[in-house]
Amino acid sequence: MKNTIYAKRRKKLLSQMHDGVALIPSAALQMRSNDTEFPFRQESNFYYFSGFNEPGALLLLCKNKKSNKTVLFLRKRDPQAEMWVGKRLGVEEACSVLGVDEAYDIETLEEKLSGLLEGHLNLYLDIFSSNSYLRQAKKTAEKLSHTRDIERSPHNFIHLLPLLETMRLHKEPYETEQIRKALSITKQAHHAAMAAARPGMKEYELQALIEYIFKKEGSPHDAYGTIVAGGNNANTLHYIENSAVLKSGELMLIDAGCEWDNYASDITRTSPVNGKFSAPQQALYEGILDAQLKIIKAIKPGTSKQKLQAKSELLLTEVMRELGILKGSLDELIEKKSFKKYYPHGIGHWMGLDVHDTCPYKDENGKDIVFEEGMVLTIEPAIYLPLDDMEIPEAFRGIGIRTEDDILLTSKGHENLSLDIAKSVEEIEKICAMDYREFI
Ligand SMILES: [Mn+2]
Repeated sequence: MKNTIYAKRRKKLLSQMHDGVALIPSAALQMRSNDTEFPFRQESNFYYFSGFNEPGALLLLCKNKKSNKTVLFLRKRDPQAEMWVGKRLGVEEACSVLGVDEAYDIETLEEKLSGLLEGHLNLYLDIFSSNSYLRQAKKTAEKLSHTRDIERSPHNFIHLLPLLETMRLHKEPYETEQIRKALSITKQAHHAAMAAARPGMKEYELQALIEYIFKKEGSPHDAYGTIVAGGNNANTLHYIENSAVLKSGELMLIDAGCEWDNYASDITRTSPVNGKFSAPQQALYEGILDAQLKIIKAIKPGTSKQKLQAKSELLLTEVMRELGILKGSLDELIEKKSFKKYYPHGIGHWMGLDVHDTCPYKDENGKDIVFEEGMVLTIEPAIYLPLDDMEIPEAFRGIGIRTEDDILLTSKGHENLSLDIAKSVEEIEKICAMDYREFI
């Protein structure tokens, strides 16, 4: 049962706590414009421990010498509100559906909190958060500290995020299954966009097609804002306007991924608008692809993101030297970090419930996190060559290429979870020549 997944995680977190109470709030609805809200997205840590997708909730994990318990505050059923904005789980169902020990109406939080916090020294929470429920908890702790006749009042505030984020670093099989599902939809969308692209189309037409496929296949959200960047727009790293005309002879960079059960996918492909790479485009594309394949090949337990970063800088510098984009000796170019001008970002990032998963890259001693089985990260080497940079050989100006896959660490090495999304020049040109309706 899905419930047991969250119960196990709560148990694991409790086992790492001293006596005390951990508080994890849900996301709140965000107003977009008068009377309308942004689509709701649950807070990842809250979802990780509850599997509950409503706003207006607070999860408490309480531990004392005798026993542990999980308490959930949530919105009560309200036929009037539900008629307007949809069904709520409600307090009565919460224990059986979510497997928590106790459930209460969130409106009773203020009156119930002192009873729950009294007797505990330690409060585990995001100490930097301005969340209103956490503020309420701190206020309650303060009130308790002035109460003379109680045994112990909470006054040790322990930052909870490092504990949670370290747990989220290793994905359970259930989690990688959700990522695989997201990727299977994302693959369809990328292939459809490659096939549908025609000179004269607007970038947003492809964005609409991609997001149509996400929705049609049952994914409620994109994992991040879709990027469709034709030609020189690819050199704007987080280009989200998606409003330009796609031109024949240009490449288009598409960075898009859907969510499944709140788990992300994150894929970038760069393909020719008219279906055929030109010679300089192909030379640069294959240089970056070759570098990406070498970097992915090096992924195994024992290595680290920092080592892959250094490898990517070396490999991409070599590519740029060979094509006359950077001039000078390899050592000198690395020493001066000359690659930064055209490859300014990291080789990848953790991915999970957040597309940029908030897991640490360094451990508490400041040492690089060493790869272990179950970790998931993206690998996204890129070279961006702006149109107006006269130091770049003319044939390459206005080309931006990024190739990004999602990689799972396995016991012996790695698995490329997005291996079947077209990537070689041959595969991409083949998809480009197809009818996009085959992918819908
Ligand atoms: Mn990425």
